[in-house]
Amino acid sequence: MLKFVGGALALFMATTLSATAATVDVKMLSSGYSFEPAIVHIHSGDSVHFIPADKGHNAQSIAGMIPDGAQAFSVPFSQEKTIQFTKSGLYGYKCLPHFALGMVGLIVVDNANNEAQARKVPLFGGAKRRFTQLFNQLDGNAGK
Ligand SMILES: [Cu+2]
Repeated sequence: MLKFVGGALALFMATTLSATAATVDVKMLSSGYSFEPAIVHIHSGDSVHFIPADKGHNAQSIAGMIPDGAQAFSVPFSQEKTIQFTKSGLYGYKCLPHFALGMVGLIVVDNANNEAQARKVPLFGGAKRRFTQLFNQLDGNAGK
């Protein structure tokens, strides 16, 4: 019985990964201090490939803005890194030195089930302005 379940699970995972796993590029840019694209929609098992198009930036998840039980992530300064996301939910992240200037981004894995919780994280200055824009865009309220 246990063997059957294990086999079925392995088959399921292999099928899911080979059929749909994708990698989306996100550039770290000095122009406008931004991540491009600032919002990424992927499915669990997919990856985000961070590209240091300009140097002097990093990317790190923000406490309280990732799904419960999800692992925090970090992309070192001026380095290329691919991060796989396996837990559904919304992930807010920042460039540490340019956080106050609004250098932030959102990764939505399958759905934004933790959006209400993420919106409660206190933010200031450019980070607050930019996240408000991104959340509104996510909710289809851009321009309101
Ligand atoms: Cu930066």
